[in-house]
Amino acid sequence: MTFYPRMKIVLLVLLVVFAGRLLFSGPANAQPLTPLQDHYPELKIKYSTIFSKLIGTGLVTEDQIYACFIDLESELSKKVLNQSNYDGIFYNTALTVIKRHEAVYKAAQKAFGDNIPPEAGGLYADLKHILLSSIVAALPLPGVYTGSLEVTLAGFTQGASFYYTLDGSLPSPAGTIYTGPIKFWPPDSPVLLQAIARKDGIASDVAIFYYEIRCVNPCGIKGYVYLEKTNPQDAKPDHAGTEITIKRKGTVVASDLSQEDGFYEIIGLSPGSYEVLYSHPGASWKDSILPVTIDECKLAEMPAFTLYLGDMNGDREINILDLLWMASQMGMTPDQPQWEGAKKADVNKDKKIDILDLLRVVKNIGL
Ligand SMILES: [Ca+2]
Ligand SMILES: [Ca+2]
Repeated sequence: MTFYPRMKIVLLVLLVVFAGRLLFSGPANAQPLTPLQDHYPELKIKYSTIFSKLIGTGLVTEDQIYACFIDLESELSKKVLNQSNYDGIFYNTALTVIKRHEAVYKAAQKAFGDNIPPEAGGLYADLKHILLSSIVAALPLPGVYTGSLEVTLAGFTQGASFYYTLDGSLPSPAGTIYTGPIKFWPPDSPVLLQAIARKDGIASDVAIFYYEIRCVNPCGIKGYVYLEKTNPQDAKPDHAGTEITIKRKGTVVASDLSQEDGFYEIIGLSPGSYEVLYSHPGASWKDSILPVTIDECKLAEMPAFTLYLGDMNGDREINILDLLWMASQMGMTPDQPQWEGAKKADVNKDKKIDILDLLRVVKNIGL
């Protein structure tokens, strides 16, 4: 193993943190122990010499040292590691954390200077073992992939077991145990992989890995959505501006606006089931929702359809309630201050709200 002089100082400081905590405060909290807290008593005894010297400088308080220690553990628990970068990440993280805790760093320098005691090597190794044994690494790193994906879980310690979930629930030893690479393809996307490592009864924090797997070919939906004419004599109706919003499990994943001829095309989706919402906010065309399932990486053609006029209250129904509201706006014209809020009742766009608008909507009742 390669040792780094600065790393040794860092480790010394960390040891002091542990020991200080035990000597002066005792392991007071009854909450579940983190791996580092769990091994605290044994480290304190094993490296008591180093610990005593650090505390003896008078440059750090026990609380400062403890904070530094916890910081390192927390910092490392957020890292995504793989088999080839454990040493580098551990070293760099420790260095960053120790520098953040200046009092601790100075105490280590005062206590030891360049005379690193021989026990430091053992402390370095022990700490790294304890901290990294609890961390789950996933390869390849989380991100966006194309085609398919095979995820391998790994940890620092030989013999640790991994448990994982893909449904958003928290992994536990009662759940799925990892036995080999997990395969995904676009219909599985997005993948929310949560995993813990466990060895000798010590479980790690939950590590979360998020992947998106995109299709090689364009994948999505296309189609036409029309707007019912506001005026039947309109020779060239404008079908632009309908918002097409695509949701997957309640979450918006894509959206676009229809063109003048009603056409829309949304790509960049994965195969899977979606809800497609067609809406025209601020206008009285009735919103519509169509489900769609894209079976493979391709552009699914949606049925062409028309949004009808008359849903004044946005409840996706055209009924007597809409008519009653329109009736309450009767006689309104653009020179009145309330026009802005009332104008969607002017469905034939002749700048007044009258019986013609009502009749226009009556024929759409129940659509
Ligand atoms: Ca309505
Ligand atoms: Ca009108």
